[in-house]
Amino acid sequence: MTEYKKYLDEAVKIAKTAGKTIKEAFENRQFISEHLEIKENNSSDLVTATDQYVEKMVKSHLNKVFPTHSFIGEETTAANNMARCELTDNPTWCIDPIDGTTNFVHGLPFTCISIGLLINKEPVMGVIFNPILNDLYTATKNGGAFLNGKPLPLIRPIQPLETLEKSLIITEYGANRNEESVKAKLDTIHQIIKYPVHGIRSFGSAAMNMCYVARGSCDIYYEIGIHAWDVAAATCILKEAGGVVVGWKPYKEVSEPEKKKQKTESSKTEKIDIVNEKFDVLNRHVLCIRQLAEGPEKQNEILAEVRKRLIDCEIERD
Ligand code: LIP
Repeated sequence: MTEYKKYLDEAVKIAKTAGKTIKEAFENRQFISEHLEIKENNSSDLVTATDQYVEKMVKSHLNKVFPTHSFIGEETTAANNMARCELTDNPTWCIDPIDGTTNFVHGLPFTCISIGLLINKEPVMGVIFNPILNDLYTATKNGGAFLNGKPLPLIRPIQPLETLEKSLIITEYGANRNEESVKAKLDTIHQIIKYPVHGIRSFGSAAMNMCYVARGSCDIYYEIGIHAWDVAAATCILKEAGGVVVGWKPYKEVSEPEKKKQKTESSKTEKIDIVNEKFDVLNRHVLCIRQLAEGPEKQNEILAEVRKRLIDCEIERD
């Protein structure tokens, strides 16, 4: 039993309670349509009364049980006009009450609640519950990852991935529809699909996407525009399932521009070591790969191949 089990038990309890509310609302189409809003005048970025109600319920429960902990939530942040998130070393709960809100609104069952806990800015516990499909993903740091109690990856023996060409990749178009962002995403998809890879999928939920990589059903997921609450829980789950979660570029402390210049010179000769890079949940981009039979060296090789094809666009940190 890991030191994080008390957090996991509370997160599972409140996720299941929230799941009942989400499932009831999911089946009540009229309620959803009557309580649907859009965010920041962007008709692609949706929020429902259920998102807001569930986040309030989860936050109130966690505050009662862990009063000294901090909290980052999608709807709380949205209500503060997307104010910058403050992530300290203090235990911080990072909540997406309904990840895959557009799917939820349209009655597509790829939607979940995501509850992550970060300590010293690192995801140490993750619970992702899809109450429509009744899939409960859980993980604690050094405690392994599970789907409904079955160890992840589900697909055993661990499968190899000889080249990027043989991969099934997940990405998303996201809610940002400005010209630069749309062009960068479509150009990236063009670079990757013509590689050619086996296929590209979009399920509409970052948290579910990372769970499909953790279970071994998909090989790679990348996206730019995600938020900390989309990926906090799933990062713990995927890493505990032997996967790798990194940014689109090598991690650097935000206040280290100078050191980067010196490193650029030396990095030309340095060995690729993507798998051991830190992941910054506030950085708005994610690139991940499942556990591979060939081990970390192959993960490094494939991630480096994908990074060559990712076309960046300007985006503010959370
Ligand atoms: C969603 C993310 C997804 C992204 C969507 C949306 P939400 O989160 O999980 O990766 O492409 O635009 O942001 O808004 O459904 O919680």
